[in-house]
Amino acid sequence: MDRRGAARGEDRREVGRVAAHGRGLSAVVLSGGRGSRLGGVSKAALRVGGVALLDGVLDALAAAGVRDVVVVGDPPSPDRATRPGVRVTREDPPFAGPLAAVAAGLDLVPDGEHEVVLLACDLPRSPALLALLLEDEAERSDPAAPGAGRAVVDAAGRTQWLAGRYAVGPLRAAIDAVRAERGTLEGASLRAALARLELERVPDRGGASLDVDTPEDLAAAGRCHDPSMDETSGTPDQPETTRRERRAGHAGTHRPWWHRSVVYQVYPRSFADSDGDGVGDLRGITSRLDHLAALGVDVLWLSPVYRSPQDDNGYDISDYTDVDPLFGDLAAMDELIAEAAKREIGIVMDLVVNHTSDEHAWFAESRSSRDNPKRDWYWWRPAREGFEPGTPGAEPTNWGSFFSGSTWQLDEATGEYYLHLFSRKQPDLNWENPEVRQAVYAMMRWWLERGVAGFRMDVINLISKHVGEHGELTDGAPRADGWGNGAPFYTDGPRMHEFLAEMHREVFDPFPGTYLTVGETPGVTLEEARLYTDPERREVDMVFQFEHMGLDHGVLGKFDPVPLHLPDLKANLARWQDGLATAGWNALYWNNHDQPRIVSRWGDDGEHRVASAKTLGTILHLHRGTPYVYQGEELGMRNAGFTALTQYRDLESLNVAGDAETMGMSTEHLLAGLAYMSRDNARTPVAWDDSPNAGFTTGTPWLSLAPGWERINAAAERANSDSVFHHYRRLVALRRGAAAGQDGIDDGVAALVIDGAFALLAPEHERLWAFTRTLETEGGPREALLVVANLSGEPLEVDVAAELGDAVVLEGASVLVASHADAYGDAAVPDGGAHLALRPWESVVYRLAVRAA
Ligand code: TEU
Repeated sequence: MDRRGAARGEDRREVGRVAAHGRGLSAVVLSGGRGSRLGGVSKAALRVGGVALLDGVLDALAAAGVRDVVVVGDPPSPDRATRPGVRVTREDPPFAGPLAAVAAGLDLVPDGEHEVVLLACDLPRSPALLALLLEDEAERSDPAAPGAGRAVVDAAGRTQWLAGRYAVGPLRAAIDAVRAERGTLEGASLRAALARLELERVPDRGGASLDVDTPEDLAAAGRCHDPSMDETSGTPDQPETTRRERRAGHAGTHRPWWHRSVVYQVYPRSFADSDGDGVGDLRGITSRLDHLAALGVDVLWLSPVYRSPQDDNGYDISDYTDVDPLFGDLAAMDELIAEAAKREIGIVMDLVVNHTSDEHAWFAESRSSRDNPKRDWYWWRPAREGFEPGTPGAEPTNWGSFFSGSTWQLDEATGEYYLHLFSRKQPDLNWENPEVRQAVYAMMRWWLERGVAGFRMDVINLISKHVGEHGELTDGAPRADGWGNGAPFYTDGPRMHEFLAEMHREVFDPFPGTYLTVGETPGVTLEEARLYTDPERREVDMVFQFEHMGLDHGVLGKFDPVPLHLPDLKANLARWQDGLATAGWNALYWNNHDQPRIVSRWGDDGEHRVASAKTLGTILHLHRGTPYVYQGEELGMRNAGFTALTQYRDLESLNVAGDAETMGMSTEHLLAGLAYMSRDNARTPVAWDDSPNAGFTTGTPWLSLAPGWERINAAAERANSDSVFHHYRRLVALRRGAAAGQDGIDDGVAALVIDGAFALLAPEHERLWAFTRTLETEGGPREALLVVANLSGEPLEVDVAAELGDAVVLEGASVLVASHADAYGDAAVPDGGAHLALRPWESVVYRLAVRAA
């Protein structure tokens, strides 16, 4: 634990010891704060070991290996205190009373074989709770009693601090029983009743100690207890129905933490360079964390920084437990994790385990001989029957790679081919082999131990291949470049669910609700995605689907783009909204390091850059799911604008150039396709300011900056309150509710954004994108958000009744989010709300009531 102030050791009381021996230990911390219904605990008194309560307690719990902490009560600073590897959930129960608070906290603790450390402060009003939680009278009344060490009671007999360790099940049962019998039981009879319940405190087993200031110090600091709250003393806990409602409603007690999150993706090579070599690095990211904090995101997905020959910019890993010198070292990684944690940001690692680098030690062994014990860790196959190895057509199957050419590479030394769905420096791991799977799980656990917050799993739905009884793989139908399409034989293969469930069991089960997992799943169907993400199945939390990203691909594929037909895009997202409404969860994205910039792709990166970037952001973030923001998207960054092949660095782009002729693409056609779709569009360095090289590097950037960086950069965006950045900041805040502290955003808004039922309006309209998010409230009108957006450069008149239907009542609506600053305010709904006039690329989110259907 944090030992600041330890020099004054005797001045403190130890209230408990905590150590997560093995797994399955959670903590419930009863906190307090401004207006807390738990007793208005003063900030000053919330101290453990000389530091503020949440910092001190959370540090101690993290150090002791507790992975799951529930804080009940209104913390002094909302939503603070993320610890690496520790999932902190918050609950602010709308009912009074420590018993209810403990019960609410326990509700957030996962079921099952589990113990819980309970820490509480200020329990003057609940002798029942005290009797329940403390072993004997001596503990309660005499803070100096030898061996007690678990409660600090002040002169007025109030318990200022208490700590104990319990098995969850019996504690829950005991609390429910006490609550049921409350008022009828007192003192000795209560204790006798509790004794019948056989509540046992689990013995402490050493570990980090939790200590507090002495009662005298507490008195000086203002105590845990705020007497002004005494009037509410004895307020009975609100009835059970309140809790049930809450569970069913937005703040349901079993809500995963990432339902409220927005994830920010960092592509390290292009984010910020700290050492002047022209390539971004870990210390560069750390130096720019305040930008993420200002945006308000709480998760950073870090594209690969592992040791790698960089054939595919790090998606070819040669050592999973080291950092590539290009990006720094493990110390820099630890620093990033720690600095991010200070800003309440968790780091999600990119997990690339469909393949390794061909320079990974595993592959070196595997290729060394046909009888090497690791031979079977990869996919080795002989030449096709009747063919000489190395001759055209001898490849074991006709599959074409994602990055051009065959998926098979002949290894001369042993005369066999190995499979690589991506580049030939990315051999596919053989997940059929249980040793491979265990090695991957061990590596994952190693990173969790280091304090990361989860994993984004690269092409995870390609790890199970359709393989016949005797190892046969099947040829695919021909594609434009002449190779076969193997996708049906390696996408969502037969053992996918088994593998993901096993991974969950082996890696995540001991820490329920702690980590975020998101699968990248090219070609995934909605039906499969529902299975992957149904929480009951315990596979992954969400997946990235690709259907919407393919809507502008032409007959020759992604580099032969066609114009987007807006109704298709609306329909696609709506289908995924509906499909994952009752089970599963959506990962929402427009951008990542593989996709062109959204403002250039489906917006207008010229005259209407700002409005269209804001509007596209609004649409995405108002869908149900966890939104992902890719670096620079929040600045409205544009495509690279490259006009010559020599400007590109991405192997996919460079390789496709070699195929263009076979596919019958002229040079102009190819360059136009690349300019629109190349992955390098997303990979140009982030523009930080208008200094040389946009403040990205003092050296020569590895890839040219996107044009316009002198204007379109973080410094300019942050200085302008009407910028894309500040718009994204508001979008991120929506899910935080009142805690975000932004005008007009409250918990009702968060509830609607997180959970509101989605309904697409005017599906066939080619320029209007409109939808509602609705929550039922008992007895009253339904609360709703209405999103209306003009996806074109021309003004758009909307006849509300005709286009949106008569369930939408705009009268009395307020503007929650707007692309144009002047749309905020009272005069927002002119004309009684019968018509809306949207300017080019304008969007508005209204908060309103809708009539029951
Ligand atoms: O991408 C896999 C993937 O399917 C694509 O987004 C891919 O970039 C595209 O289909 C190529 O046309 C993941 C990573 O995100 C990507 O950067 C890697 O190159 C790839 O896996 C291999 O690891």
